[in-house]
Amino acid sequence: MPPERAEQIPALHCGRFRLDLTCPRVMGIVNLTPDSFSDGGRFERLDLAVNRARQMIEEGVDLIDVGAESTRPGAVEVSAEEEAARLLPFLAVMRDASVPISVDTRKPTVMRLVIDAGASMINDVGGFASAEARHAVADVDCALCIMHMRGEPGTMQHDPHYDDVVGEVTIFLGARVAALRGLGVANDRLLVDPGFGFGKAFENNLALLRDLAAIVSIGPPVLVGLSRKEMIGTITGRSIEDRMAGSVAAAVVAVERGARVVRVHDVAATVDALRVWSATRRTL
Ligand code: HH2
Repeated sequence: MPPERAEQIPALHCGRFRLDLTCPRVMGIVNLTPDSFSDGGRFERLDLAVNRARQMIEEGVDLIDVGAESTRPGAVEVSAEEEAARLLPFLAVMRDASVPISVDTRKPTVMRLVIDAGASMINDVGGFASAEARHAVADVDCALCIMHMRGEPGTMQHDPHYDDVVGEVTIFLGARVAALRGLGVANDRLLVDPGFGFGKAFENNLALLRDLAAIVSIGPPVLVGLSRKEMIGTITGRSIEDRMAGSVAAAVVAVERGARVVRVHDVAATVDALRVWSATRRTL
């Protein structure tokens, strides 16, 4: 393939992996938050999480995102110690997995610990807000997902307001990309995410999905997380456990509008849907 063509093909540098993004990729969600599973001790939670991750790999997932602090609207923060104590045993088991493991965290201390423990991506819903977070990830080789959030999980859905949500989110993400690039982070380590549901009213979320091209125009590949979110519930009138069809449809819409990675709970269904989408496309 001629070199200029090779350069146009997006690929993500993800620790020991290089993720080809010519096809849309599915990121499976694994939660290590106590409220995500019915009661039980830490070992039981670890077992469930590892089993879920292995099942997702069988279902064709491309990368796994593990989180130990819920960022749902109204969620309570956990300490760095507690977060690390939940994440490190999972990474000890999964660090040699056949797919990259991403860690969903906002804390620089946790970022450093999980990178040392084999994480291939840091997914920061705070968008690497602090200089400490940016420095924690600058000189390593893992991928970085920069997400937009307005406010804090505890209060972010209390009447969010934007004059121009698409413009404001685009400027925010562009500035964070520039800040990380300024620290020497290579382009092929970066992803951007408009942060559906993070300090956004229903109309804000819809505007961002309709106009995803603006987020794509920032440059780095776009990751979106719409799976089972309130927005899907508002559109379909379904409760969380019945939002799979709506979530799969939203993933396909996002990919059609340029998203390269979709963060989902329902891996098998999303993989099938995106295979159908990909089969009907000409290659890049
Ligand atoms: N959404 C959640 C958590 N992390 N990361 C990215 N990059 N994009 C997202 O949209 C995103 C994210 C939502 O988290 P939570 O509500 O805690 O639940 P779950 O992890 O089950 O989705």
